[in-house]
Amino acid sequence: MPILQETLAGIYAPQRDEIRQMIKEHGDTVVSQVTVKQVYGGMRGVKGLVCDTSVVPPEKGLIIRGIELKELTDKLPEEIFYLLLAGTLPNPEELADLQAQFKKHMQVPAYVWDVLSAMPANSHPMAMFNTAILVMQKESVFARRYNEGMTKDQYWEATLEDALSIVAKLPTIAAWIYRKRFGKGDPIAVNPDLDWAENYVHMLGLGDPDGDFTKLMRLYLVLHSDHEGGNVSAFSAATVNSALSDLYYALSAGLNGLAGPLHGLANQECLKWVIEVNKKFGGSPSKEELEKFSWDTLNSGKVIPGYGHAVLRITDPRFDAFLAFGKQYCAGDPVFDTVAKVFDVVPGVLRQIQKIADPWPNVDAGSGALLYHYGMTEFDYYTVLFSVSRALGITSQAVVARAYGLPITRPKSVPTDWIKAQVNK
Ligand code: CMX
Repeated sequence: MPILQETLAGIYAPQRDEIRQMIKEHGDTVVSQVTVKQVYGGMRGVKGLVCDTSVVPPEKGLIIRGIELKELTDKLPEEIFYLLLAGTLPNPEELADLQAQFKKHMQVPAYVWDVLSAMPANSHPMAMFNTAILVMQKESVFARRYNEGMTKDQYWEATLEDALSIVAKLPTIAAWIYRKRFGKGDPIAVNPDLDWAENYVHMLGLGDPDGDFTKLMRLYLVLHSDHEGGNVSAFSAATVNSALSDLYYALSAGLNGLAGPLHGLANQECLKWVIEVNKKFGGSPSKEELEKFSWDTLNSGKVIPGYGHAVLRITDPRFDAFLAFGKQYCAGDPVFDTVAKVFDVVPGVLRQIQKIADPWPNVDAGSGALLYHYGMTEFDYYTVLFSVSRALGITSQAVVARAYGLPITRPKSVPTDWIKAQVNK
């Protein structure tokens, strides 16, 4: 048995037993209450889900398996995937084992290219990416073994097989979409000697003479990997997976949510906004000009993309990491300079609007400018990159959920008349 599978078998069984025992002994302990505002407010703050891969304390930001993000920015995405699944960073042998498993699964079935080629030329890259994942559903080990009657305690192993197979292929699919959708030329074949992120850069074909773009991509793929369980993509994927729909169904469902402008699509919206600013002012604007432009955006009823968060109440540490990268590698780039200026100005503007809970930048505020700097100027593509990374978290969460034996998700909905009756009691 490969090291990863053997390690996880040793970890998950006692965790599952401990959870079962806790439910038996403390199943009726109250951990959260729900107000009318929360019922109508997207369940904000309701503690009704479990996610052990990561937590997002409002005043700290992302912590993966107990390790703060700032301690993880020099890691490979594969190391983060191992961390998400196993709870510890891999040693060199464990990392090599995981990378070898990825290599085994890298080849994408040819029918995927046929399906993508048949899509309209102006399809959104996210629709192409999610179609590619869904069309591979027939490869699912989980679905096959479920039909063969595998036992419940084997669900996580089959889900892990699907996770490895899907994640290994995502850079190849994503790079193919980039080249074909944006007329960049023929797809570039995978190079089995490169790591996951390096390979992605290689297949994008943008060139990387000094290796800095690869550094950015490794960072990007680490920073977006997971953000606990209640965000739209993670929650949607987990709900679909809880019906024992396999990961091909569940991941594409979750990533369809990531394609929304209030979620992952905000990164393309954000760069669009920054470019618009630079166009209007013929380069990086003054602080006064930027302040006025921000108010104009808000007064026209639009959000300032890349700012605000449903959970965070500080500058997103993922933004901090991108800003630090930009200062080191992209200083003087007018687009990056504007991103840095926006950070100086926009929180002060948003703080003046009482209803906005978080005036600080989120992950999407800076990432696009860095990609733009390295020649990836097609905004529509950015959420695909986000998806390649977020698949690490979504698939890990699914493996853990199956290991814990979590049941089908089924919260109770109530009609407004029922709420009115409670209010009038
Ligand atoms: N610009 C303008 N208005 C904003 C705002 C922003 N950046 N952030 C929040 N608001 C508004 C909300 O639209 C809401 O207005 P209404 O009550 O009129 O609907 C009000 O302030 C209260 O919102 P909130 O409680 O502060 O934030 P929510 O939890 O409802 O929403 C989020 C969070 C991210 C959707 C919101 O801040 C937003 O739309 N930001 C811009 C888009 C963005 O950057 N999304 C990416 C988030 C990260 C990710 O998931 O990828």
